[in-house]
Amino acid sequence: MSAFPFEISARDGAARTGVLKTARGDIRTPAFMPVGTAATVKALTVDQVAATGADIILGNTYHLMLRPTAERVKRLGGLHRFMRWDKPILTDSGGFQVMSLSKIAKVTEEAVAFQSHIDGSRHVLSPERSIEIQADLLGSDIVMQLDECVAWPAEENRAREAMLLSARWGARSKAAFGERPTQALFGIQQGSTFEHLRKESAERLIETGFDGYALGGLAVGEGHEAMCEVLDYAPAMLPADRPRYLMGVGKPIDLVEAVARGVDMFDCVLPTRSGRHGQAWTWEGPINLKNARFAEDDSPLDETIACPASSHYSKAYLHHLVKAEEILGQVLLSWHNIAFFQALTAAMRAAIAEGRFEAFRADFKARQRIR
Ligand code: PRF
Repeated sequence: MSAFPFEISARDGAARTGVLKTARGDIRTPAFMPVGTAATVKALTVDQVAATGADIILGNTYHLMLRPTAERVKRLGGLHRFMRWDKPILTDSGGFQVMSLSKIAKVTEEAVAFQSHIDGSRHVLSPERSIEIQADLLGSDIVMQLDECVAWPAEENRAREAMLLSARWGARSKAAFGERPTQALFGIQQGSTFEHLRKESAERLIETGFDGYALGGLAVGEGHEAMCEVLDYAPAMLPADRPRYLMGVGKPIDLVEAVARGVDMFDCVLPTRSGRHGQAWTWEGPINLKNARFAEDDSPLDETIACPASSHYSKAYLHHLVKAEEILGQVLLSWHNIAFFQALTAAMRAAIAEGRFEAFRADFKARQRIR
């Protein structure tokens, strides 16, 4: 029995909508988790993030263990109190960030050894240490197992090796986590773009038994079409009665296509990162506020979204802020983008509940245009 009941209230094709009930509150699915890597969703206060409708945010073991250190966060009352976010937090386990950020990483059966991208200091992250950091020191609500994600494209043997190591690390993570009444542990499926490896990964994870199951190793360069091909079979390999989380994804169109294939949860730096670079996401696709065509456009980004950044300020004003490199431009575009991603997941939840997800999906794809 999982600590967190997952109540699916409606299905439409493979898409589902429901609620994951945690000790710190309900997570409505499909859910988008804003990324709060270093104990902050960049440029936003927690009140702004909460006002967009986000039920949960993501934090990173890798960044927090290096700075300010997990022990210091623990002494300061845990991650929720430290950053003053009292709703659920999911933390990633660190392996993926080690691979993408640290200077030198060495993976052995025991652990991953790496040098900090901040000061070159040496660290070791084992499955057990990752659980300790996430569950005991940071006080995360949803803890991710340590895994190894291979780059794309990957040789089959290499992908198999990483998938098997991830499965063994999943079992060690489960043993270290034990049973906890107010926290959940998610396993991570690997296997690159190989169907039989995804299947073997899923079987091994299910054998261990987790509260939820993530799809790792996607959005690593394979592109939208290849990712969708994996999503045609991979989510269905994971238990239908537990949440499925597609890690590090993605663009709005990726979210819609993944939900159509049975995915429930997402996280991505895209809304905040692209916001800091002048990009705003809309129902018609992404726009760049730097573009001169917005210089005298007095309309808001989206007056239907109940977020001040979306509905109170003109594109002309945002254009000016971005051109003048004013901090407020980064704040408002990050805020709007997070609000847009929440509006998108809310629209998907409503469409699934009302049995019109296919029509929503077709209309969304027709409207999303890169201009
Ligand atoms: N594993 C972990 N975190 C991740 C990924 C993964 O494969 C990805 C892949 N897109 C993003 N974040 N632990």
